[in-house]
Amino acid sequence: MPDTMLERAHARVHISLLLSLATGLAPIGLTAQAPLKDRFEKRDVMIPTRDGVQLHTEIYIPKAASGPMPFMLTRTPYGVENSHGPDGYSGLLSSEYEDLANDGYIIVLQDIRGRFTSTGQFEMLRPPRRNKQDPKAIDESTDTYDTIEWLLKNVPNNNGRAGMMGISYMGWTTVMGMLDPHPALKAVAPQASPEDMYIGDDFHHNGAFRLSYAWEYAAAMEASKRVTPFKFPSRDTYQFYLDQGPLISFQERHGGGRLPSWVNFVKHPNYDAFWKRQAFAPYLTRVTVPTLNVAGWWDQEDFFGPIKIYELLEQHDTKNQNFLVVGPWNHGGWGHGKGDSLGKVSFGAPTSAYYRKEIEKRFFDFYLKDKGTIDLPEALTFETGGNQWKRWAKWPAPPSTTKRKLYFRAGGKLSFDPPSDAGAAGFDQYVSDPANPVPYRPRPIDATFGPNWPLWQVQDQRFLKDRKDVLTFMTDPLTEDVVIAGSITGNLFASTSGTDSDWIIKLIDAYPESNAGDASMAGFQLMIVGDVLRGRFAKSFETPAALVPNQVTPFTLDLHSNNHRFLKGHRIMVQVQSSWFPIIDRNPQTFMPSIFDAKARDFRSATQKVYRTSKWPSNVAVTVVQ
Ligand code: PG9
Repeated sequence: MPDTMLERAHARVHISLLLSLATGLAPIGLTAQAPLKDRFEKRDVMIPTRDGVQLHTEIYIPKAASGPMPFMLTRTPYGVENSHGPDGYSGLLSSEYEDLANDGYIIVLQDIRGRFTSTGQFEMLRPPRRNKQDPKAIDESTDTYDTIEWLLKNVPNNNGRAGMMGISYMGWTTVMGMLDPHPALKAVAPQASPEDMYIGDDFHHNGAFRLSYAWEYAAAMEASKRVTPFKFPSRDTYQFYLDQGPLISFQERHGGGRLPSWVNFVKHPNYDAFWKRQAFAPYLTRVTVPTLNVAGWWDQEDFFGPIKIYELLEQHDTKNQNFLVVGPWNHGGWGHGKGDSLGKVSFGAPTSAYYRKEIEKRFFDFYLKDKGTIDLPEALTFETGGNQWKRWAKWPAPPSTTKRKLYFRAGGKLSFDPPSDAGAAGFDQYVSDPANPVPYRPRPIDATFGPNWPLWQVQDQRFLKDRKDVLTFMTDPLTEDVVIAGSITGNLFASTSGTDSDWIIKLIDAYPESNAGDASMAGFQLMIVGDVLRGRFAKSFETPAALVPNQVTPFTLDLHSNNHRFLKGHRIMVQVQSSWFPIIDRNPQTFMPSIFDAKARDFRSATQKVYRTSKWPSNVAVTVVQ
């Protein structure tokens, strides 16, 4: 890839569109193909919407196509121009869209309203319009409709059908496009789309604020119409965030008050109407078009969203047109490159290239060109560890599986056998100190949109081995493989000496110290799933409540779903901790109505106790394949 483009990609926010260029262009794009200019006619147009806004759009028409072609539309807030190579053509034609572009799809890339050279006002994840009778009311769904209408009328040699796809924000615009779809929209593939920014996607997880992501994203997106990364004074952002102290600093010192999203974070600390109106749950009440939902097991941004969207649609999928694919990918990892490994973890096959060619392309060919067949089960998942694709008739509770609990036991043991002792002394404890929070990845922690962010979830968890504020429970080496496929739940019985507390649970595959298969993975600790619950929301996300100091309380954590084979000789490991900084802001551990109002003096150390008795049997419940 040319240096200038690489520089531009890194100078901008890390999002899948740019990342796909940064990593995907060389291996799969620049093969023996003729230059893009020779193969595609490019049109640069402004498409009018019903309220008079002009949407900047690039249309790439294959020159060699023999018959009428379908459109493939992607709508982005990140700047179509950011995907340009030195020839002014989108590099996506050589990466994410290569298979489609090479086989007679008209690729359409559009800047959404208010972004880059599109006119109008941008609103972060603008909720669907309230009044559908008002012909002038707009949202991203109407903008999609108006765009498709214009394309059908103005681009010759189209076959009257359109598809949509996109990753993350572009996955979200894809879902918006399918809410009240244009009749010509015949198939969509929303990929890593957020669904609910309070419960599980980019900005919060279970009410815990994703500080570094939320701050850096809002700053990058809302300081101007373009993407302008926040400038840190030094490399280790862990130190930067710690030095800011209470969250109010971002408001005052760093101009948070001028960023609409930041203002909303501060104004809406609980799960209120603002977040609920933005989430997709109220709107996904029918499958309007065939839908291929795509997610990655190690998606550092939006794993919750695509699974939830699949589940919401599935309740209405009477015609079997709603499918789920989950692979061994990070955020958007299926869209570029081969996908035969992630960080140090190998998958033994080019999973991303397979996805694009054999799953996505076939799906669209079938619905947009009446070509071929689709051979998709309800859910197709990649079983990591075993490194094979698995077909399921149902997800996340597939047939032939059982729920089993991995119990925390004395001496740092983890076992499928429950503890039998009722003794009140059956607990492990640690001190959680907000002045010294547990880093979520090894320091120095680069800016979120830097090169290490996409891999943090597959980094070796041994970097935490000396922390006294991380509890570890491990099985003996497994005598046979244990395969999990389906939902996972953390069930903690725990107390804090404070009045609020975060609980983080991680499920980890601990490789043997001598790993015969791959010596470089000896002793590696690979996180399979991990998430956080903010204690104040244990009973309700709408109404936070103080915890009673030192009272044992049940905390239930949705750890989502997974498909992993813990191989014979490996150990299953669980870790519990009370901070994950700075991806999650520090809990003061002193209850107050909003953590955004906390003062420095409110941040206090707390003694945390995690119980493992027959009365309070903390555990992680996994779905095991029989
Ligand atoms: N995860 C990003 C995002 C999507 C929607 C809203 C906010 C952030 C993205 O990569 O697009």
